[in-house]
Amino acid sequence: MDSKNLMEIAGRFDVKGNITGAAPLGNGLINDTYRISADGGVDYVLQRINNAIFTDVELLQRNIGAVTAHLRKKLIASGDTDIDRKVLRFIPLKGSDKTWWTDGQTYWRLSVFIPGARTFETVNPEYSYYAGKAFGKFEADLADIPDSLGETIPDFHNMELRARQLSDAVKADAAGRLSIPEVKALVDEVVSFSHEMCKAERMYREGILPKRVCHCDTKVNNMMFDEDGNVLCVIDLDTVMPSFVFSDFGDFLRTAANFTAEDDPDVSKVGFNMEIFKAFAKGYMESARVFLTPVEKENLPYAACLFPYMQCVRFLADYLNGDTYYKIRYPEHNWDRSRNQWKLFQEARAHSGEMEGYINSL
Ligand code: GN1
Ligand code: MG
Repeated sequence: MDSKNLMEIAGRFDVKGNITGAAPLGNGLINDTYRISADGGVDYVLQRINNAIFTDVELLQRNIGAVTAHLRKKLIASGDTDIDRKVLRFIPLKGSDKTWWTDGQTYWRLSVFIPGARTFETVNPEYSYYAGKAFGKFEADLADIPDSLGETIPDFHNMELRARQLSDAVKADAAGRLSIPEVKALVDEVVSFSHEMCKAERMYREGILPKRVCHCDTKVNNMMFDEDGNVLCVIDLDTVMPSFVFSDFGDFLRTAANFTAEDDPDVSKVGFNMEIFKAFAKGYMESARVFLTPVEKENLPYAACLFPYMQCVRFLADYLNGDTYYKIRYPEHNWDRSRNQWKLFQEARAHSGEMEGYINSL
C-alpha cells in the first residue's frame, strides 16, 4: 500500500501533531507493519491486522488493552519512571475509545513507536539471560490479571490440533506436493514423533499441567532492548493468552538458540546452542521460580524440543496446503523452513539430557 494511504489511515487515530511519512517496519510473517512519522514529538507504529488469522479483532484488541493496562499498573506501582518505553500504548480513534479501524475489509491499529529501542534477530548469551528474566517476569506480572483473556487463535499451541492439521493437509494434498519423495519422507518421519510431542495435552487432561497467561510468540525479535542492552519491553501481544509455560520458554529458544535463521536453506548450519539455552534458562528460572510447579520445571527440556517440532509441523502443513498461512518470499520457502526446524528439533532433542542436568543444577 502506498504511503499516502497509510498516512491517511494513521490520521484516523488520535495522533499528536501532523503525520509526515510512512515506511515499512520489521519482518513479521502475519501482519503488515509500518512506521509512521509525525511532528508532535512521537512516532507511531501502524499495523494492518491479518484478519484472516485473527478473525475476532474486537477480542484481539480487548485482550491487548487488558494486558497493557495491567502491565502499566504494575510499572506505576513499582515507581518506574520510563513507563512509556516499557509497555505498548495503543492510540484510540479520534473521538472514540476504540483502538482499531476497519474499512470493512482491512483492519488497522496504531501504537506509539518506542524511541531509542532496538530489536535483534540473534542474541548473545548475556542478552538471552536478560530475555529469560523478562519473559519470566512477563508471565509473573500477568499471573494476577483480573480480566479473563480470550484465545485470539483458539488452541494456538495445542500440539494435538497442529498434528491433526498436518494430517488433514496430507489427506488433501492441495498443492500436489506429497508426490515429491523428500516431502513424503519428511512427513512420515515427523508424524512418527507425534505421540511423544503431544505429551503436554495429555498432562493437561490428567490435571497435572496448568495453563497460565503466556505471550505465545516469544521470538527473539519480539523483545525491545535499550541502548545499554536492558530489556525494555515485550512487543507483539496478539497471541497473549492462556497456554502452557512451554510456549514462551520453547519459542524463544527455537529462534535464539538456533545457530542460524529459521528459514536458512543450508540445514548444515542449523544447531542448538547450549550457551544460549543455559543463559536463557537461568534468567527464566530466576523470575519464574516463584510460580513454576515441579511438572512445569521438569518439562522445560521437552518445551525446547516441542517448539521446533510444532513449527516444523506448521510450516510443513502450510507447504502442503499451498502456502496459505505464512508469508513466503519464494515458492519453496515453507519447505526450507520445515527442513530447518526439523533439523533443529533433532539437535535440541539430542541435548535433552544436558538441558535437564543444567536446569536441576540451578
Ligand atoms: C508467526 O508474525 P510473527 O512472525 O510474529 C506466527 C508464530 C510463528 C512464527 C514463525 C500468529 O509470527 O506463531 O512461530 O510466525 N504467528 C502466528 O516465524 O501464527
Ligand atoms: Mg508475531
